[in-house]
Amino acid sequence: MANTLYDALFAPHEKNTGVFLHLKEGGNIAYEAFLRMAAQFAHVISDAGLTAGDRLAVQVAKSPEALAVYAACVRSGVIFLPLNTAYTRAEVGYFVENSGAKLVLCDSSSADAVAEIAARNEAALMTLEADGSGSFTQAAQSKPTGFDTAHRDGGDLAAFLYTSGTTGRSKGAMLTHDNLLSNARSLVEYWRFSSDDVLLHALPIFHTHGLFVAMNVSLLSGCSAIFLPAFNVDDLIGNMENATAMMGVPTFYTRLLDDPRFTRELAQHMRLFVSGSAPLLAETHEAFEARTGHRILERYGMTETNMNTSNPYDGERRAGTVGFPLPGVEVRVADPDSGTAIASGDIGVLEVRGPNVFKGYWQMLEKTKEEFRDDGFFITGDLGKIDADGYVHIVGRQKDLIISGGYNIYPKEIELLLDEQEGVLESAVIGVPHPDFGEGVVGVIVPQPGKSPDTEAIMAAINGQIARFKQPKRLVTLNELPRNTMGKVQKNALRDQFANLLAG
Ligand code: MCA
Ligand code: AMP
Repeated sequence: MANTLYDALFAPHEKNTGVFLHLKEGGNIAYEAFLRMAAQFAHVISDAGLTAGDRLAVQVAKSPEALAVYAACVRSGVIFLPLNTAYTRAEVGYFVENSGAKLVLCDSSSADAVAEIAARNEAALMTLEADGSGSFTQAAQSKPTGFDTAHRDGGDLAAFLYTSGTTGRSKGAMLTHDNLLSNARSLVEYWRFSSDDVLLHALPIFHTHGLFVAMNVSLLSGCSAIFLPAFNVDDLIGNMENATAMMGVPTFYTRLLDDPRFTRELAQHMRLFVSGSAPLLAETHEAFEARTGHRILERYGMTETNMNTSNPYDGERRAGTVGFPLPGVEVRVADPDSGTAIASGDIGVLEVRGPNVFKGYWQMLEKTKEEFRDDGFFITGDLGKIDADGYVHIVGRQKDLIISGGYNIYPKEIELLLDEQEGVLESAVIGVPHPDFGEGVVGVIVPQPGKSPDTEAIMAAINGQIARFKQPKRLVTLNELPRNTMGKVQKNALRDQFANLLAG
């Protein structure tokens, strides 16, 4: 039966004996073996009672097996919902409940906590450990290595990726088979991926960048990936000589540049370095070229839209820009309030339309409507301009968002938590320059009259509630927050005041 994504990305490899994943510990997994494993997983998923359109939530370490769960979901028509391993029990509880997931996969260290969440939501629970063992793979061992692929059209849903919002509540972005496939096709062509490539893969596979950009491109082009369980400079340096391409967030590049072992010679037979998820400083771009002779190719995307723009493969990769709209993707700059298009070169909100743009937020019709214009353009919340040569520049954000090491953090979510703490009247959370993560989180609290809140106790109290990477690196106390005449907190003034708080 036709299945848009499976037929394009996976089915062509069912008899491919070539290497798909090179493993850190040595050895590799061939495409055909990977697909046999995925077929067995698809049986376990369907035996658990899931059918096309149901959701499977996964919070597990990066492993070939974890990736095969994605393939298994696509094949069985089940919607794949990967979750950041840093999310706390409270966060996972929300995602499982909101999505109505019928099966949850986690590792045994969190199984007790997740079991309670699963039971509350009448979901099944199975384990999958970092080494690939667990009740899920155990159940798969006796299953057939073939599977009747579920019929899925291009408009059917393939994945939910949760993205936080300015209201503090996470929204499930619904991505269709066509969204993912159209983007993968554009990127393979734009970045010239072929089966000769070897992608150095150190990104997590629970977000768009590491999963859809990196892995869908690998699958569609039939290349192999050096599949590292996590980012670590030693592993990147140790494996670079065997790779031809790498994708990373800016922190990957600044950390590589901080290491004297990262030399021109080491990078000499790489053909492509891609950066995205957060702004790459022009100085990093220049330092990288000076060190290696390579110009990093910066591109721009979003969970809701996959990739929107990219610097060119052959033409000038312009530092400080995110290049041109990808083929088939329309990008315009609009007045943030009215949505009217703005003259070329002026700054406005970036809006995007194309086959890459998601179907909407799960069960949030109103929220979805608010983020689209009547003519179908999605309002990204990024502020930018398009220069005379057609390069898109991102100059800031209309949305109150912090991007730290490539992870999105919505201040509202943390402010709501801080406001609940003993002795806190109100709070503001801001992003300030951080030498490693680009931006780092700072929390500013205002005490209730006569109270002196204990910042250490507050940090301890929020620890179990939100993922570590979202927690303020510093919490400071002010007598009052700066406000404009309308009473709105002036975060710019706070960002200026604390600009050096996390420096060096
Ligand atoms: C880890 N920590 C962080 C971050 N990562 N704090 C702030 N921001 C971060 N990004 C904290 C941990 O909580 C921990 O704190 C300490 O740092 C060490 O944790 P560890 O896991 O060892 O950190 P690491 O391995 O050095 O991780 C840094 C990293 C990682 C490699 C840059 O954050 C990463 O892989 N980032 C990539 C994110 C990504 O894939 N983004 C794509 C989203 P403590 O010691 O206090 O416990 S997709 C997207 O944005 C769109 C679609 C796009 O365009 O791509
Ligand atoms: P996410 O919601 O995690 O998908 O993050 C999407 C956001 O990351 C975008 O709206 C941008 O603000 C930001 N982003 C992604 N790529 C870039 C880039 N190359 N330069 C600047 N910001 C970027």
